Amino acid sequence: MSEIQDPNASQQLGLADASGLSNQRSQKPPDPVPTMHRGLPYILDDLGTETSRKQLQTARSVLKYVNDSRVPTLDKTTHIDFLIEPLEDGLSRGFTGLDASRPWLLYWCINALALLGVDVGGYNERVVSSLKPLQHKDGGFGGGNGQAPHMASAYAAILTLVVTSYYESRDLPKDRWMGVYARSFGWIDRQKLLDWIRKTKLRNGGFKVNEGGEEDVRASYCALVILALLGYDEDELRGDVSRDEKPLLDGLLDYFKRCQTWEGGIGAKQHSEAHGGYAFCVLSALCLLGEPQDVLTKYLDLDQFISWLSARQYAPEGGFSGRTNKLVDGCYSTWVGGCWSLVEAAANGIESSGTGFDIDSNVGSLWNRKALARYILACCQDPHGGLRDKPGMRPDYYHSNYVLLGLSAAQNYYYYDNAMSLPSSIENSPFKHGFCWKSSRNVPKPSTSEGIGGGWEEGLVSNERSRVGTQHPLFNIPLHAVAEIQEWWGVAKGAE
Ligand code: FPP
Ligand code: K
Ligand code: ZN
Repeated sequence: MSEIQDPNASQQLGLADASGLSNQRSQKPPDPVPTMHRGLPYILDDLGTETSRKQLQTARSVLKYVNDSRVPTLDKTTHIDFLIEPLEDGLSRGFTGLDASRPWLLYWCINALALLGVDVGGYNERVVSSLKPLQHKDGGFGGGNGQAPHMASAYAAILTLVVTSYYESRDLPKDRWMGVYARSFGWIDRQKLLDWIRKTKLRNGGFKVNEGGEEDVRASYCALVILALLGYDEDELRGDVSRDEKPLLDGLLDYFKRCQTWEGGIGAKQHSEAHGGYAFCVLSALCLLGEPQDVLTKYLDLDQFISWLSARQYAPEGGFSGRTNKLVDGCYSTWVGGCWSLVEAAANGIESSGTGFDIDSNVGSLWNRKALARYILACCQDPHGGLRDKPGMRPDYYHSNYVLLGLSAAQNYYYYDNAMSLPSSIENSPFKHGFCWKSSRNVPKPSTSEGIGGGWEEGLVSNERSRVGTQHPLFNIPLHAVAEIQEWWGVAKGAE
């Protein structure tokens, strides 16, 4: 009986996830499992194919995890152990096949650790020395030492640097803050990188992943992220006519428009199958070039897109699939969940109140955050640490990052706020719209709790023990790291 803690006492300890409120909550019986997670769908596909059999198998095997009123909280400690191991102890021989993905491994592990609340600043110096040999003599970054440059390697390399330098420089006085950024970014040959990106530009407006490599919207998205985070300005993107250069972003918006398919989703390029991974790339890329409510309605049939996106969330699983007639997978928590963040922002328009979601003036929740959180917490946590695609699959670093990022999308409402006054380094950026995003814990609630289950506030989405960090909805790195790197380019260019 004397076990009940004084809520104030635990708050004094400063333990965010052991606040008195959650102790009081744990005294109550757990919420009942919402109807949608309790059984198989009423209508099953009676055409027996490999596809329909796999879907039924998956729904059955996932059901025992989601049909449980005691959904586990996020086991941060074991996930942190899983993610720190490769950084501290290195990778085993089994990973040699990933030698062309070195920047990816760094980004996945380090960003996932940041999501779990770890201060990753201590890795910055080692990140810099690991990435330096990947810079190609003619510009760009390869995936491994001595390898040809690739857009995805360059993208992951820049993201990692932005994350670790942000953490290392946080709370430092201005001169030491500058020192960290100068050391972290000064060695990058920005001119050669730009020259290299120019070589990947296609006549149809898009980009390919490298010279002679494949064309897909991933290449275009990665190129824009690199250009935005490395502070390139209008003049640099316009190009030098005397060198026969054309404006780098010409034709890109219409190129994206042609990637929307008959299903309403978005494919890797024109005439390709709609897929969540590519949909995220296009929506984010569009939002780097304009205000969400503008670009997402001008260059997409947003109603058709919402219809396709809605069909990605499954019951009883609660998670997302990447495409029609395929299975749920934890990583689509980011690729599809991330699309929802941007679609909701577009549907709600500019929020200038500075407080985020406004229940009176905005459209309600467009997707089921609580069901996604249930899928993630019940199905995607490996008991020995790390996050995974689905039960029965091994955890890995890619899924760890993108499952946690998806949890962040469920826990936060992201909105576009053009009322804030922007520093000149952002005001003059061709990607300034990408820097106007804010987050709020005040997430849209379902308009009816029927079938979704009550206990919204106390349940899966807002449980403090399971809360992860806030991320930038376009860049997929900690929200505040994005403003800091932009501030650095203001300082660096001002000093030129
Ligand atoms: C299908 O694999 C997966 C793809 C065709 C690629 C998906 C694209 C991304 C995840 C986006 C990448 C984005 C960046 C920024 C690099 P599958 O057939 O194994 O999976 P499925 O059955 O779920 O479709
Ligand atoms: K998959
Ligand atoms: Zn996956």
